[in-house]
Amino acid sequence: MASAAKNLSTYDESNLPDAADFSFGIVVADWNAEITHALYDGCVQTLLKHGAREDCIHTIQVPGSFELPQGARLLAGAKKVDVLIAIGCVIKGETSHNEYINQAVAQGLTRLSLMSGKPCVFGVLTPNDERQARDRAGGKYGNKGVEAAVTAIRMAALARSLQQPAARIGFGDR
Ligand code: RBF
Repeated sequence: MASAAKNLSTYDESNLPDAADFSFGIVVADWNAEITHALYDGCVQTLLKHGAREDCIHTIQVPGSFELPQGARLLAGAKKVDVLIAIGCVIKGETSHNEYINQAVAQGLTRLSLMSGKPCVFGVLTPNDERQARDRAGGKYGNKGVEAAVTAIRMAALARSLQQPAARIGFGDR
């Protein structure tokens, strides 16, 4: 999934946890591939930059964004991952298909996240047109894949910290 993605997104790196401790599951929708693969590149580059091991980044591709929740569920069942990242791009067209897809994806990922207890990062662009998409996939508004990676690292660390025995509800001191 090579692309000419640029990493222009800025974030506070000073307190970002080391990603070396975590395993990542990434699901990429191939619809609008020029955009989603650029998001993916930005995401992976950022995970690696912050210490993630290549063999701890598990990637699968699904046909379109509608399939992201199912893909994420299948990936979570097949690989031991600390956090899931869903990457897609649903461009608004003449009809209302985008509303149905966006709702389904957002609700599907939310349900998966809450039911499984596994953080699930929403890396789906919902632009009005291709220009808006390009602006956010390595263009003038940065690369939202980078931001998805940063969120994933933070959520993986948060989940890990609360999984410590003393932090579990009902056990030990709180
Ligand atoms: N998938 C996307 O990820 N982005 C899109 O912009 C997108 N547009 C679609 C437009 C129409 C009219 C249809 C029917 C599907 C579209 N899909 C899109 C694909 C969708 O996410 C899914 O893969 C298919 O509907 C098969 O379940």
